[in-house]
Amino acid sequence: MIEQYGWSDALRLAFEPHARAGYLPGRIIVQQREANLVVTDAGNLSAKLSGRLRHEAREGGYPAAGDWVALAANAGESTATLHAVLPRRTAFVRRAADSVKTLQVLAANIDVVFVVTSMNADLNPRRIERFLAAAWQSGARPVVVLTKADLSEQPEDQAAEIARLAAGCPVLVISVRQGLGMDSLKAHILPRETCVLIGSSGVGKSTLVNSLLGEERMATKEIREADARGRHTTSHRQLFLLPGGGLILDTPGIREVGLIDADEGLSTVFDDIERLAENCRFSDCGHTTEPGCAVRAALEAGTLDADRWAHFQKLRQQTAASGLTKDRVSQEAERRRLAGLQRAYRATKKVLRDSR
Ligand SMILES: Nc1nc2c(ncn2[C@@H]2O[C@H](COP(=O)(O)OP(=O)(O)O)[C@@H](O)[C@H]2O)c(=O)[nH]1
Ligand SMILES: [Mg+2]
Ligand SMILES: [Zn+2]
Repeated sequence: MIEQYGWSDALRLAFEPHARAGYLPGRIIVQQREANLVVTDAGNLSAKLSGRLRHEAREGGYPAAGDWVALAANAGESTATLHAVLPRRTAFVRRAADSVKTLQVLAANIDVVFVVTSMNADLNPRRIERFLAAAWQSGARPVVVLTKADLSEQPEDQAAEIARLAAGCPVLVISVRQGLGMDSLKAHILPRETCVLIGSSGVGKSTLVNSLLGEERMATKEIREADARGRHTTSHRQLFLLPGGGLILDTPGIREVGLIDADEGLSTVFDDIERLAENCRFSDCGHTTEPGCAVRAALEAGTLDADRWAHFQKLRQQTAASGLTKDRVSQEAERRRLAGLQRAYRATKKVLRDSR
């Protein structure tokens, strides 16, 4: 059952110590402060964080939708205690709404980020670039989705303009109203892969999810206005299993100020590696041949997964090459940053192609 949600041999290996401790594996499909909804082979469980995890979460952030976790189920009930979170492969991170400092994982272990924007008068290339930059930091493949094509006079021209700045990312043109382009979207949602929709409020994300599900599960604006009760719609973010076998997560509208830079994103996804590197004997350790290197020791001991380390290094190099830094002072720096990003997209595409 959890295989449908992407459970794999690599995850089974990472989970081994938790299995030995008697814990059950599961994936968070709805994240809530108090209790997360988790799919497991024993059904859906409502799981509260253990005291230790709750304590850690105050600093390191809360487990998120898409996270793989270790649980202790409470006998005879559909509740459980959540004891550990497995290292994340990728994650989409934003700044918390109430703070510039706090980062919040919106979706973990994702394969595709759909950057959704609507083709109405509000179509804004600059904003798409910002969203693409944030999508790229997640480590997943970005795909641009232009919605409401029925509202555009020249959808193909607009799409071509966006394709130029998207530097090789696929650009899809869709109208749910006209039933146009849904197949191109479905083609990017592979069985057992996890996709997340990001974009401003009102661009049509929830409408896309409902259309993919074939039923109205997510509340959209219209529905909220016309019919506030009686429907089993939800406004919380849920990871849905689609009829085609892929997984999709809707997000609330993200404002541009909530978008983060690539290096911040990497630190959030790979905080365990960064913590590990703090134990190297030399503070400028290159983790190659230096004595007392904690990273290499962990690789040899098998406590740090070699693929994960390689993925982290690759992303860090690309981030450095793209010139993404925390203090973007001048417009010139910003332009260089975006140019670097486009190079990084091409590099990512090549990496993905080569790894197929
Ligand atoms: N014209 C048109 N409107 C759409 C389309 N898709 C969604 N909408 C409308 O856009 C509004 C916002 O949609 P919603 O899915 O709630 O946006 P979200 O905030 O991104 O989840 C609703 O009134 C939808 O009916 C489309 O293809 N064409
Ligand atoms: Mg919505
Ligand atoms: Zn080292």
